[in-house]
Amino acid sequence: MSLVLRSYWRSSCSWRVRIGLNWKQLPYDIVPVHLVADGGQQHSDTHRALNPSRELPVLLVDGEPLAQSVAILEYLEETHPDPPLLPRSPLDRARVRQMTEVVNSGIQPVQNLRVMQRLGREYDFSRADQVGWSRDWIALGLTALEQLVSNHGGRYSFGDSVSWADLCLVPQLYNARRFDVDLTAFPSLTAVESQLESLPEFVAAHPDQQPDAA
Ligand SMILES: N[C@@H](CCC(=O)N[C@@H](CS)C(=O)NCC(=O)O)C(=O)O
Repeated sequence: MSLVLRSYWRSSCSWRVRIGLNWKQLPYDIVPVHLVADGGQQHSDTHRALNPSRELPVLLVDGEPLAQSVAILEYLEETHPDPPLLPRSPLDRARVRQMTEVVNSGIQPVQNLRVMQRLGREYDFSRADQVGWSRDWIALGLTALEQLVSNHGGRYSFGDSVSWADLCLVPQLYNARRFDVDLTAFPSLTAVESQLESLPEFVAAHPDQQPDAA
């Protein structure tokens, strides 16, 4: 099976998938797509043909394009269940999905690049306004996640096994720092992050390790 990931070094959604692929020990090639250069290469005809949503990541599986990071993780879980990134029982799996969606559908969409660009272009948001916007939405979502991880976490976000919740957490905390979120309010999240950040699958997926890192 050939796997090619269209990725941007600082894209949090691409980062989730990089960790997932590493966790499953699946070799893949990276094709960098620059989200800012040339007006954003995600808007190019080539990329739009692969993902009409004009977003990253896109995983090409034997040439077949798949987008939406959680759909990709679901595909990887179904095709390569070991080592797992979801717990076994339905309730536990739903809990991990709940944590995943706090980031995936609660936080990331409102601080996405296109939202920032539109706030600047059409609503006169200064850079400081944009940072404030992102900071507040990220903090709101992390407040919910902190409670969930404090209730259900262990070594990692959910118990003592790495799960999708961790794949979403680490990139989101990196973004939180970029937007000056005060992370002292989230001790459970930063404690889990400190367990995760030295795992080789996470190290290799870090933005600084990517071929397009600036
Ligand atoms: N729900 C999608 C979100 C994808 C997404 O928003 N990706 C960002 C990078 S993390 C992107 O490509 N943004 C481009 C833009 O806003 O123009 C996923 O999880 O894959």
